[in-house]
Amino acid sequence: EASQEEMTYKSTAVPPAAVTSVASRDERRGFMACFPDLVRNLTEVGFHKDLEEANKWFAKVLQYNVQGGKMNRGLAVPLTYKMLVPADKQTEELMHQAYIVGWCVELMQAFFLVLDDIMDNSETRRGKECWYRKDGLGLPAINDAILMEAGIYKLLKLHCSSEPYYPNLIDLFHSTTMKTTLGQSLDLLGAQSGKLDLQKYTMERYSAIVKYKTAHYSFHLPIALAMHMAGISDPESHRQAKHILLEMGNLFQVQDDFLDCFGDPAVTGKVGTDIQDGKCSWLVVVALQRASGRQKQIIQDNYGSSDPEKVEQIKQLYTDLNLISVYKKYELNNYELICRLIEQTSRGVPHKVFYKMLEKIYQRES
Ligand code: GPP
Ligand code: MG
Ligand code: MG
Ligand code: MG
Repeated sequence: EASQEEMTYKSTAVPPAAVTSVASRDERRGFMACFPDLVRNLTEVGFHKDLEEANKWFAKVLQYNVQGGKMNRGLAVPLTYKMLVPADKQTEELMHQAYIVGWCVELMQAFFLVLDDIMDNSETRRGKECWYRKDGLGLPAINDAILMEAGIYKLLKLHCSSEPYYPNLIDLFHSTTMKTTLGQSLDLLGAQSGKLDLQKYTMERYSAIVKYKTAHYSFHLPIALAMHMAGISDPESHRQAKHILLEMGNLFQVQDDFLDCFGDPAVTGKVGTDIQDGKCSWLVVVALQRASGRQKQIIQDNYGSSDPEKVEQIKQLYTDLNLISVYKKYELNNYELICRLIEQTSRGVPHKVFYKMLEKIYQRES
């Protein structure tokens, strides 16, 4: 039973009931059913039979790293595409293309995650050991990430190269990689070991990091891909959609930062590293906004160290500063803000596309 306090965090701005039934089990099944085709596309022995060993390895890489996630990003492509294209034009062939492009987004995600886990010195991902740690693999995991990135363009060429939107898709994947990598740079530059600079943990810097490292590839990319596939190319529709989606991406990364410290690893599938890594996390930014001089000193002395006692001091400080309840209020307020933004859009994309995405992340625990 929800306590009085929990009740106050429940939003009144609930999306229309019809929205909740859009993501059907059929969609998920159709999407999953494409995966073996895609693995075959990427790993069948080509012109050189000596590549067989590498191809077998690649199949293993794909199985381990592309499967096992929530698939929200990938599924968003066919789901959105379906909502944008009239039913009589949803041929099996076109839906198959939407599934493949969705899997390309999942490939991009897997490519980033394999590398991000190396850079963040993480241990687990999706409830399993991080790829670079599995059987002591180490740096060869970098090559596997490059393989998965290259896989995106091979699949696009194979399935979409005769479509008028093909150049738009390629361009979106390229520019999204650029933005994500720049965001990752900013994320890493604020957190070099032995150089804790509290001045860097501002909300402005935080917003820039998360917009680039997360929001573009996780929220803007899948919807923009589906819009191009559905023939929506007017700049105003894209501008309005992007504005909402980047705001959702910001909320998503705030949640990720919260769960890094306060989430249950059995549910999130990963053990947090942000405090140890000295990351510009939403939690440390808000903690610094609320901290007294003495509390700032605690952060200065303990943040960015893997010493478990120091990590515990930071967690205790977050609790003392009531960050759990600050977070819940922020999540609710942001949810309502995004609902208002959706209501204000007038062009191109029906509101239910955005509500569908929002509904998947609001109050998430994984
Ligand atoms: C999420 O940050 C951001 C990414 C996964 C983008 C990585 C970009 C590269 C160019 C490699 P995070 O470290 O908070 O994610 P998680 O908590 O899942 O490790
Ligand atoms: Mg990480
Ligand atoms: Mg990271
Ligand atoms: Mg994180």
